[in-house]
Amino acid sequence: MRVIDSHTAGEPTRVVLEGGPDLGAGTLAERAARLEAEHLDFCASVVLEPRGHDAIIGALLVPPDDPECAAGVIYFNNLQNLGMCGHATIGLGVTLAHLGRIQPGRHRLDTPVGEVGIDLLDANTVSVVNVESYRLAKDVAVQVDGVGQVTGDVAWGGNWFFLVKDSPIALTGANIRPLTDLTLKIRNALDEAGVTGKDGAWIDHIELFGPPATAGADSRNFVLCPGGAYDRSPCGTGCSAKLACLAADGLLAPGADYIQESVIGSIYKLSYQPGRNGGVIPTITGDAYVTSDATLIFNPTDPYRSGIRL
Ligand code: PYC
Repeated sequence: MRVIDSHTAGEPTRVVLEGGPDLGAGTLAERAARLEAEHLDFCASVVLEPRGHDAIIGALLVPPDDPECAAGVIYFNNLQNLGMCGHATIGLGVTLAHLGRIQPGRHRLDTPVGEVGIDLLDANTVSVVNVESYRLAKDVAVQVDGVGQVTGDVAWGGNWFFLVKDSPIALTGANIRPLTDLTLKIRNALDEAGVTGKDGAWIDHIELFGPPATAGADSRNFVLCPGGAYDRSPCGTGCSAKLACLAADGLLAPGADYIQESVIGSIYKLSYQPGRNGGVIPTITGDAYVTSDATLIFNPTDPYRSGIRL
């Protein structure tokens, strides 16, 4: 199986170019549902140890629904599919450019949650124009075990997020373990309180905000991903959810820039335009770098060929 690895603002992506499972016919959303229901072994074998680690997001290239799109893509982690993934879309854009499959300019990609745009600005810089993002609920309070009441907003940015404005723990690299523990507890509290996204969807990403460390940045964040890893980048879909909240609160005008810093200090430049359904159409600009072009080998006698899952 041929894969190309990259990182976007520190967060890794593994693009599967060939050798993925046969997902049959149907829309991209139907094929993505089939990947999750029938091929989790494949997903785990690509992203988990011993070939990877739990922070890697896989990106399976598939035929798009709309043949005019540059590619169709299904994102997955160590647990499930992701509707969209901002950092992996930036990584995919840079990977397609590395392969000579796209040139600088605007391209379209099909994802299970809708079409997204990518502007390849140079060999390493991509702007993603995401799906319409919106806030579902403001100031939702939950009781968090050992912490007390935590209040946040529920918003969609291609995945579901719970966004907490003022992190009770400083957003530093030294605090990754306590930040992970806190966000896991917040996610459990949401589950226990029955707080969900639209139509009962699981809120699988938790996002904490605090003051930036980099001059010129507007905010710093820490993002817990569904499989329990933290996002090294500022999280493209999390930034989209944040833009939806800023717009809903009247704190950021359409077209104005917002600089979001991650917990490791990497940066995305953000802005939005009003969406058709009351939300926002986010633009997320970041840099990615290809780190390897590899063949994954699956030896049938290897007891861990499908990944280590504890
Ligand atoms: O960039 O949207 C993102 C993302 C989601 C999970 C990890 N990265």
